[in-house]
Amino acid sequence: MRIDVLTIFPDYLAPLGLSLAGKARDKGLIDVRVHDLRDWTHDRHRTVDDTPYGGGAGMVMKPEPWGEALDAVLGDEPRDRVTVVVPTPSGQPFTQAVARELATRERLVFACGRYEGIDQRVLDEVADRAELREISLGDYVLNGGEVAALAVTEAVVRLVPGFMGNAESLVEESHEDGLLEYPVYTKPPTWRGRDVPPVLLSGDHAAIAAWRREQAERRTAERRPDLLPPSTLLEGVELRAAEPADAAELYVLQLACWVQEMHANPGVRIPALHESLDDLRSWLTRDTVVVARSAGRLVGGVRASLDGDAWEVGRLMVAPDLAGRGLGRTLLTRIEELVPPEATTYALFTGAGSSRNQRMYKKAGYRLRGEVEPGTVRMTKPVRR
Ligand code: 6GU
Repeated sequence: MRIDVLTIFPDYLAPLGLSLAGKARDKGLIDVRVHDLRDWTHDRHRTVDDTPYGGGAGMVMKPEPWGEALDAVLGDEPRDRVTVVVPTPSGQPFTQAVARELATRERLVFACGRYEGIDQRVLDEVADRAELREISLGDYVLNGGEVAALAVTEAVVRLVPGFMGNAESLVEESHEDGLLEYPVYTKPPTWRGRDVPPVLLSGDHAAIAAWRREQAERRTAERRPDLLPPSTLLEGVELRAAEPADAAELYVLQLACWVQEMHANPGVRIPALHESLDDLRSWLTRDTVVVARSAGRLVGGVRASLDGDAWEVGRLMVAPDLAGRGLGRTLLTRIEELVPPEATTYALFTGAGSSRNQRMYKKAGYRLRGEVEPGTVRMTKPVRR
């Protein structure tokens, strides 16, 4: 891979000769060339910037030196053999996935801007002559692209085949599996009164793998919840006791949910689809009812009432667009917590054809008690105190 860096501070790129990138250079895997943009100026002051058209603060990098520099560096290289990386805080976020893509390219050219940026026409011309990637390191502002060129180079070069001695450490590390890395330990087993977690000394490889996975997930949830799949996120959903004012919204949600049930259980008469708003108002005031709201919107609900020694759970509903994120399970747990002392079992009915619901109830500890009327099954679970 050949890497060219265009900059007005070539000395800033000296670290490329060291450590990782330096080793890759010695192995002949990469060929790095750093160029001083001012070599393509023609005035006495070697000027690379000028005031912005339209006014405003700061200076803009002039197109002429960039044009000549790119002519020299790109030559007549075919468009599909070279990627020009322009570091800028307004670029796409640099991620491990972008690093993997760049690692497949034959040539990378870093165009490091300073000041307020490079004249847009330079970027437009680059896009005609090469693949253009405007890349940002993150949401903060640096004085120029040189640090980004170093960071991107280091992330890319270690992915070039043949560079890393140990390919496994590439697979195991942070971000390759979408999670942050688990904590690591080495000898001694006790240091200043702090022990290494015993599982790591157990020799039980399955237990170690499970512990590491759990630690990685916990860290990711704490530090980078944005990296977790949405199925494990229930951010911003509030559960509380229903109020009379919830009736109309609950009615609409109930219809939306049980129309789905109707399709899963053809021919079965579904009470929830045959009641009026007034019917709903009357059980809303009589039963124990919990509703879930997200950003003010009613997205779930469940009710329960005592019948003999059974806490009869019903009308567990989740807005169809939020299904599969554990909200139904959360509502079920909450209504179970509200069980009165007299009850000895939780009980509910669901559609014989509603396999998804039944799976969730089974996971929550409910057992099938058989078909009560055609198309409807009863499930129960003992109350444990
Ligand atoms: Cl790539 N360049 C500059 N100048 N500032 C940045 C950046 C890049 N990424 C984050 N901030």
